Amino acid sequence: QQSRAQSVAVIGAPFSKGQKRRGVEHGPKFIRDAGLLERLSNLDCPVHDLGDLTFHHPEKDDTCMQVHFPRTVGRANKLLAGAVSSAVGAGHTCVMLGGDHSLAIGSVEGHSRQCPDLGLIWVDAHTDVNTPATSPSGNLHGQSVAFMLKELQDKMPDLPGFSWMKPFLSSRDLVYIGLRDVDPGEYYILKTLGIQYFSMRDIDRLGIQRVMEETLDHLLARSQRPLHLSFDIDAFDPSLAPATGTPVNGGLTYREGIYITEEIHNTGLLSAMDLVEVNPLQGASRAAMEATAALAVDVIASSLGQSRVGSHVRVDEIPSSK
Ligand code: 5AB
Ligand code: MN
Ligand code: MN
Ligand code: MN
Repeated sequence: QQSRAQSVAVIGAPFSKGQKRRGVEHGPKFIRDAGLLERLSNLDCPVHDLGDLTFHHPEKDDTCMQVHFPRTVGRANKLLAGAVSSAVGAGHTCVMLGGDHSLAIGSVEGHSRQCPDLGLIWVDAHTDVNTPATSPSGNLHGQSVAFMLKELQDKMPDLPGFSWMKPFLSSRDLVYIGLRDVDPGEYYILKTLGIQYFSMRDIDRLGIQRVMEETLDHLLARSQRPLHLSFDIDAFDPSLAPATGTPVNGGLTYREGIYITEEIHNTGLLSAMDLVEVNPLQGASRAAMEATAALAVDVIASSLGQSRVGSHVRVDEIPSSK
């Protein structure tokens, strides 16, 4: 097991215009307040908190081709892409705290500037691969992957706010885990592009161990390459992650979610990750909200090497009783 980067950089992205519910912009604060930095300081690598990005929202941002806030989302992602690219370029494993999942556009794009051969693991109840024309909601957090895929290039309109980027990912470089709410147009895209995916039903059938074996085999069998993990907290069952905007029953157990991240860590290839869609205002209670943020911290710590049998960096021997 090799270590790709010796250090971790944390970037907060308090942004919510990829969807319509209030509150997801508070995700970075709540994940930090749940003790993220303290937890990461227990791992044997330096952690740099780069703070939160400041997003400037244009005054007027009319819906365009049924897409809401295209300029706001496009501009925010341009800023985020630059920040992620710099962090990865400086040798850090980059952790992006959302914010809604439209931020993956900038996070993965920025990562791919440094690592054009990256593989993407998308852990989510949803595929987020609607094009503006297939989207039932017009929300960009349900369209992020469509902006990335080269195979969808001619299905994507030129939206204001997005002229800074072009598609950079092939459909064979992507694996989904945790799916259970896929729109008709998205299912068609999944099937026609032959994208590798593991739905909750597949996890029930195969077990999470086999799912991770096949996921990593799909992405790494031909060659070792940097990995990007985009983790939507709604992949978990709503009983574990209630404070999120689009919960769907029948999600990942705690142990399945942590196993996914342990296996990704164990490749030694994780180069950047997103933790998105924690929305403290969607929790029914303070406890619900804190449980969701604590879960997000566990997912990040485990992705970066926190192990269920403890970290073994500090103890060299059993102290003698004499
Ligand atoms: B999330 C839906 N497919 O496109 C759409 O939380 C939901 O980032 C998208 O996965 C959910 O609006 C976006 C109905
Ligand atoms: Mn998502
Ligand atoms: Mn989702
Ligand atoms: Mn390690």
